[in-house]
Amino acid sequence: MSDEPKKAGHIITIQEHILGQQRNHPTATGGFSWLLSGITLAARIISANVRRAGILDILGDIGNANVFGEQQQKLDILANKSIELCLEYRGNVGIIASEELDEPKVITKSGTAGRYIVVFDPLDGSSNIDVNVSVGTIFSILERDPSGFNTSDPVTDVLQAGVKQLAAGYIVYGSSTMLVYTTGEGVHMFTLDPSVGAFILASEHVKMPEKGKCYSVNEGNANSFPTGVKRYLDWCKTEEAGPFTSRYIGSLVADFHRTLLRGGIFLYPPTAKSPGGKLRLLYEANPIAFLAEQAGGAATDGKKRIMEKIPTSLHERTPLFVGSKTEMDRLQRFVDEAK
Ligand code: AHM
Ligand code: MG
Repeated sequence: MSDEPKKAGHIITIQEHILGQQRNHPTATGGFSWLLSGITLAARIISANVRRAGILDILGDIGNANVFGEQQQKLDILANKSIELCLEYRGNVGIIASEELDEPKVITKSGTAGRYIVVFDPLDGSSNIDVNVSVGTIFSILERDPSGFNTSDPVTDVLQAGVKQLAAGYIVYGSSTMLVYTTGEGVHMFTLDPSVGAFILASEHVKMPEKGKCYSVNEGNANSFPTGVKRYLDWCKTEEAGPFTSRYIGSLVADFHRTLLRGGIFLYPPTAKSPGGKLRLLYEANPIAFLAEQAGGAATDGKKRIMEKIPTSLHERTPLFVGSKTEMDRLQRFVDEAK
């Protein structure tokens, strides 16, 4: 499938695409495709609810704080539950870990210990829901260590470096709903046709432009950014840089989606409020880094490659810099010179 160019009139659904990828691996059992189809089902359920957010009176917080002390939105809970329900009965999902759950959940519904771990941020950028700005779902799939199958400590199974990811992706609930995924063989993009409920292939083997003229950062925090980052952002405004544009939505999925398609750079540096960075390594940074690298871009924490970081706790945060190769190299030069 992936070798065949998309022809006019040739409609490819995500299910066909995943099965096509599976054919490239003759030993594959189909279990992984079955798992991914659980995620696409959850994506359609969440999309339908996000689209009707105002109508269904499901906006607003529910008065509960999550593990980070942040107010959980009703849609956060709904999105989390949808993914849980769509994965729990697949039979091969052993553990799920979510930004909205304090602890990983060991799945026992199927009776056997499933080999896959699904890590996700069910509704990223959810503080934007009430103002009708794009939100998203981010997921990452890992494999359980066979020797850890019966462990009573699922956290150990989940704490794997990003390089171990088998697949990652996101769904952006924007002007249209798009699903973007990688299994390590390029980045592929699908648009949800709500009238038939199917994700239809939009582009295969998406490449991030090597250069881009857009930087994306919450500059309200600039006073507390590290010196190298401040100097890079100053450079972005010089004549030498040419016309650089600033764009910041405040939803990682939406900001990254633009960066993937248009090139440029997204930065969430350490700040006074979040000295270790704000974004979560497992739920946000790793899957985004996997997609960025597969598309020809790069992702670091300012010191090292995101995907090589060994997580030490479930909800660990990290600074995140991700984008086109040229801008990432330039940023690194500013960071290194400031040392
Ligand atoms: P969330 O997972 O609680 O929604 O928070 C993550 C969001 C990202 O989507 C976004 O990049 C970032 O927080 C924006 O943070 P800020 O408002 O500090 O700029
Ligand atoms: Mg998030």
